[in-house]
Amino acid sequence: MKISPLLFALALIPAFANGAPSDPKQAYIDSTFSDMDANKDGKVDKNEYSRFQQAHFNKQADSITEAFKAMDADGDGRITKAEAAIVPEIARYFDGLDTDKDGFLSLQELQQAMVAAQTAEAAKK
Ligand SMILES: [Ca+2]
Ligand SMILES: [Ca+2]
Repeated sequence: MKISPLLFALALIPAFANGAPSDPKQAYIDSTFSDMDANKDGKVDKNEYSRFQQAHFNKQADSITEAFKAMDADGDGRITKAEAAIVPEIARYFDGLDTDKDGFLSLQELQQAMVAAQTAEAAKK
């Protein structure tokens, strides 16, 4: 099974599944906003925003779990360097991702990396 190298982008919501909008970027913003605006009052308050981000994180965590299972060829719950080789981005950053330096990647280590990547992404804006 081939995994997209952009592991951390796995959970990008396919916002344009229903045909091609004339302005995809605006359509994405609109659909994201209406997803966030839980009570549909046209405003997104801090609670709604935080709930949306939580759900987003959970969705990404699910994709990380999926990717982890796909990489863990022998199913022992940890990723060796050889197992990581099918995802070049992971293999390249293997040592950095292996935060406890035990020579294996755990699901937790991957999830921490995902959160860190997201936080870094958010901080750029
Ligand atoms: Ca393994
Ligand atoms: Ca480790």
